[in-house]
Amino acid sequence: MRAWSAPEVPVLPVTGPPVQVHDTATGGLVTTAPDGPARLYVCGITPYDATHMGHAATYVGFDLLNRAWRSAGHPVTYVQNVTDVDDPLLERADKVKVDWRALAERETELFRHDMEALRVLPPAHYVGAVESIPAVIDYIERLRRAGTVYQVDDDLYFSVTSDPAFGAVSRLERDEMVRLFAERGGDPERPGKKDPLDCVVWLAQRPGEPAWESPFGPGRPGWHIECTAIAQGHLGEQFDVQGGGSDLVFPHHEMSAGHAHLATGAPFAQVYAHAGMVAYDGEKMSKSRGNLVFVSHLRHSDVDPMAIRLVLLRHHYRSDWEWTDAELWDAVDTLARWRRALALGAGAPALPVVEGVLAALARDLDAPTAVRLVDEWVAATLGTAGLADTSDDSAAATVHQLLDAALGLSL
Ligand code: 5CA
Ligand code: ZN
Repeated sequence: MRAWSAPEVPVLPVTGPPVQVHDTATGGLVTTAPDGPARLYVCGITPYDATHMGHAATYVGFDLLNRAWRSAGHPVTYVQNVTDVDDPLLERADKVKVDWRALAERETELFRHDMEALRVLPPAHYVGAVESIPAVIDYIERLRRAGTVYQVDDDLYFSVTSDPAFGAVSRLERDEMVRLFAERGGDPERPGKKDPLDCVVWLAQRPGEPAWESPFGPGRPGWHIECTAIAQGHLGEQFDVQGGGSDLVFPHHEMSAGHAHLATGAPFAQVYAHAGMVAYDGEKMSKSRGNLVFVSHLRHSDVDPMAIRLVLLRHHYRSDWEWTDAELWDAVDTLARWRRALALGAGAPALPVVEGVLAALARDLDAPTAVRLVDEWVAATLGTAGLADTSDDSAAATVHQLLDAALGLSL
C-alpha cells in the first residue's frame, strides 16, 4: 500500500559514527554493520483507532535509527506492515457498525497524516496483511514442508518445540511466556495443541468473518506469520534490525524469529530492538484500555507537531514513561527559545554540537543527550558573554540542518 510523503533530509557537513543499538536477545549494545543498505523492519499499527503517543514514540524512536544510519552514510531500506485484518480490528468494526475495510483505511490514512506531521521518514515498503496473503500462504507451505505445522480442527498451528532456539529473543521463563501469550492474543488453553505456546498461522473462517481461499481451506493469516512473511519478502532472509514496542518482544517477535529459523535455517534479524511503553493516567497507553492521547487531537488543537516530537525526543526510546501535558507546554517554550537562537544567524560554534549530537544518537539513539547539547548551544548563543571571540557566522544554518537531519525537527 501507499506510505506517506518523505520530508527532505539535509546532508550534514560531518559523517556520523557507526550506529550501536540495544539488542533484547543479548541484553547488550550491538554495533550494526550493514552490508549494503541497512535493512529495518518495524511492526506497524493495527488500524482500528487513531495514533496515540505510545505509537508515535515508537515510530519516532525508530526514525532516529533510520536517520542515524543515514548520517553514518548508509542508505536504508525500511519496511513497515499494517495489520489490516485481525481480531481487534474486526471486533471494533463490528462494535461501531463500520465495514472493517473502511475502518482500516480510515485509520491508516490518519496515521499517514500523523507520521507526516511528526516528520517520520516513510518506509520504502508499506505493506498490508491483506495484500500479503499469497506470501503468507507460501510461507505456511514452507513451514509445512519443514514439518513444523499441524492442525487443530481447521486451524493451523506452528509448533514452537520444533525450534531449538525458541526463547532466544525474549529469554523469558516459561511461566512468564504462558502468561504473556494469554494476555497478548494467544490461546494457551486450547485443547488439541501440542504445546500451550504454539501459535496460529492460519485461522479457518469463522461465521461472519472475512476469509481468503488457500490450500488449507478458507481463512486468514495468524498475526505473527504476517510479519515474518512481510519482513523476509521485502528485506530478504536476514536483515539488520527488527523493531517495535516492548509489548511485542513476546510472543510476537519470538514467534516470527521461530518461523524464520525453521523456514530458512538462518537467524532472522541481527538485532531485536524495542521501544519502552508510554503510559497515561498511570497505565500503559493502549487502545483496549482507552487511556489515550491522540496525535491527531493535538494537531487539530493547533499544537505544533514539532513540540510533540520534542517531548518524545526528551525520553530515551527504551525507557517507560508517562505522557503529561506539562511536558508538552514546556516543549513549546523550548522551541520558541531555540527559534530565537536560530534567528540570530551567527552563534556559538556549531561543529562540536553536530559531532556531539551524532555521537549521542549513534550510541543507542540517545536523543535526550542530543537535546541537552542543543539546549547548551542555544544558551551559549543567546547569552552574550564572550561570544564575540568565538562566534560562528554560519552556526544557525548548520544547527538548523542538524536538527532537521538527525532529530527530525524542522524549525
Ligand atoms: N500491528 C501490530 C504489530 S505487527 C501492533 O502491535 N499494532 S499496535 O497498533 O497495537 O501497535 C503499533 C506499534 O506501537 C507497535 O510497535 C507497538 O509495540 C507500539 N505501541 C503500542 N502501544 C504502545 C505504548 N503505549 N507505548 C509505546 N509503544 C506502543
Ligand atoms: Zn509485527
